[in-house]
Amino acid sequence: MKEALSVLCLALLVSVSEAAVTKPGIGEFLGCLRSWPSPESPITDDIFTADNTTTFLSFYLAYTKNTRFASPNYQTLMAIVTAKNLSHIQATVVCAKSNGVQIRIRSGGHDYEGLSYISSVPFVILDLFNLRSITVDVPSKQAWVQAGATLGELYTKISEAGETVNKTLEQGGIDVLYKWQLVSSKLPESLYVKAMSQVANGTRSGERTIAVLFYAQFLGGADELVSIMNQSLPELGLKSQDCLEMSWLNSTLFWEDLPVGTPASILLDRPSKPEKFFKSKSDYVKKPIPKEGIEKLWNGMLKINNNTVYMHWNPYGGVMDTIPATATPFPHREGNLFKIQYYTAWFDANATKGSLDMMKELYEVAEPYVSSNPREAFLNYRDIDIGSNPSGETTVDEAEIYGSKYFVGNLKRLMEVKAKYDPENFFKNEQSIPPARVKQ
Ligand SMILES: Cc1cc2nc3c(=O)[nH]c(=O)nc-3n(C[C@H](O)[C@H](O)[C@H](O)COP(=O)(O)OP(=O)(O)OC[C@H]3O[C@@H](n4cnc5c(N)ncnc54)[C@H](O)[C@@H]3O)c2cc1C
Ligand SMILES: *[C@@H]1O[C@H](CO)[C@@H](O)[C@H](O)[C@H]1NC(C)=O
Ligand SMILES: *[C@@H]1O[C@H](CO)[C@@H](O)[C@H](O)[C@H]1NC(C)=O
Ligand SMILES: *[C@@H]1O[C@H](CO)[C@@H](O)[C@H](O)[C@H]1NC(C)=O
Ligand SMILES: *[C@@H]1O[C@H](CO)[C@@H](O)[C@H](O)[C@H]1NC(C)=O
Ligand SMILES: *[C@@H]1O[C@H](CO)[C@@H](O)[C@H](O)[C@H]1NC(C)=O
Ligand SMILES: *[C@@H]1O[C@H](CO)[C@@H](O)[C@H](O)[C@H]1NC(C)=O
Ligand SMILES: *[C@@H]1O[C@H](CO)[C@@H](O)[C@H](O)[C@H]1NC(C)=O
Ligand SMILES: CC(=O)N[C@H]1CO[C@H](CO)[C@@H](O)[C@@H]1O
Repeated sequence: MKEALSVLCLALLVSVSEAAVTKPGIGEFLGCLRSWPSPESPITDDIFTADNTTTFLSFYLAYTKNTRFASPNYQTLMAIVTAKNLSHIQATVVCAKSNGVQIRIRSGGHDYEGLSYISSVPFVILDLFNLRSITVDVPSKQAWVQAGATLGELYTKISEAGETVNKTLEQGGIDVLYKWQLVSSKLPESLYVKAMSQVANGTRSGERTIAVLFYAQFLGGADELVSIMNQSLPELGLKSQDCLEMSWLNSTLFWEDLPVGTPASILLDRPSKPEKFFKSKSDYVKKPIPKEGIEKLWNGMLKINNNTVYMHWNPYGGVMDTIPATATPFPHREGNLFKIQYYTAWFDANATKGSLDMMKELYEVAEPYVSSNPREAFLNYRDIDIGSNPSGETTVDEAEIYGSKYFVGNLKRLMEVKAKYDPENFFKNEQSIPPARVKQ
């Protein structure tokens, strides 16, 4: 499955890997692949060797979401296999393993740091975009979704759902944002109110300021929403004229910032190339950030010159509080008020280093106000800065640094599962989970 964003550091990877790496066994690897029995459809139609042709590049870029990683590393990338059948996957795994080739699996390619299509050791991309069936079983409330399906395709399939309201409101006020922290995780489960601080143009030319937008999605009618908000966050002054009632499917277009009236069939479009350079980081907040902290964060955002910059605050609480932290690998449950996503995007490759550095500064500004020991992070907003291994190896010590941030107390069990099913650590990336038995 995938959504809409992703990321990594191209210049760095190229310079590190250029001299040392040669592609071992490419002939053997391709030979092994081509001779693999694939009765349903020929695997040869799925193999695109990394030859810098227009055809190859279009496949590479189709599921590359971040312009930071838009140039393939021809020193290490051998091929893309666009599997159409399970036998193609088996062939790619077996032939890669037997020829010492690393594998990177790409489903949507939204990985923020590009780990599904980048490596500094010889590798092949196993691309799953052709495997995209979706089966929805409404009575059992279950859906089976193949990895190559897009969220838009999934939303379209499950669109038999209720009415929705959306609300956007610009407010300058720090007071409203402060108050939001106290109430947003305690609203009814049918209501989600997200706060977004964004760098915006001021009233005078060249002036930059922070605007706070509140987005709400409510499973119910506008009048009921207005009454709930009037009780919980009257500072917003929400009126029913601010709200739009629409189907749940149409509300997914709203979250993509598409104008009202955009036909929902756009959800079935597939991507073709990356659109911008971007970088994200995340934090979890367990006690309200004081007003002076909010001001420091805003000033940190204003320092990121000339970029799109925003900070999303996603409320927790609700059903998140009712699932035990140990029930699934995802550990961030009860006790979190909200999750922060810091985001910046730019269009000029020359701005990459400066933008990455400024994001690190902003992250330092936030440190006193967010979770600590570990400073928790959201895996989906993958951030290579919080700890990483080289492409070709996974050490337990390093993995415990990033792993404890992403998985908190569940890391140890995940390492045991990894040891059981991939004891040789064949499937790896810079932030993968090591097999527990690697521990010395
Ligand atoms: C524009 C945009 C918007 C986003 N919005 C949100 C959001 O609203 N909420 C949110 O939570 N996240 C969001 N994300 C983050 C997104 O959820 C994660 O990046 C997620 O990992 C994307 O899945 P993917 O299949 O596209 O990623 P990929 O890049 O294909 O894969 C991610 C990782 O999983 C591995 N992998 C992929 N497929 C398989 C497989 N079949 N088997 C084993 N390993 C596999 C890859 O090798 C890689 O390490 C957004 C990302 C983007 C780019
Ligand atoms: C790929 O092809 C382009 C255009 O033909 C060329 O400019 C570029 O140098 C090539 N890159 C590599 C790594 O060979
Ligand atoms: C194999 O792939 C082809 C082409 O996508 C598809 O028509 C067929 O159903 C697939 N078979 C299996 C068993 O998945
Ligand atoms: C802000 O102003 C700059 C010029 O100073 C302009 O290029 C940009 O489009 C403006 N942004 C918005 C969101 O209006
Ligand atoms: C909000 O509540 C107050 C008092 O509880 C009431 O006077 C006011 O009319 C309400 N406003 C809306 C928009 O419902
Ligand atoms: C959904 O959006 C389409 C396109 O704007 C519109 O025609 C339709 O009436 C909307 N449906 C609902 C229930 O909001
Ligand atoms: C800001 O970004 C735009 C678009 O990338 C670029 O054209 C412009 O030169 C940049 N300005 C500065 C001051 O960096
Ligand atoms: C980026 O920097 C290079 C080298 O300094 C320069 O040649 C190029 O014009 C710059 N690009 C932009 C868009 O500013
Ligand atoms: C997608 C959509 O319907 N967005 C609307 C949400 O509500 C605001 C304010 O009422 C509208 O301006 C948006 O167009």
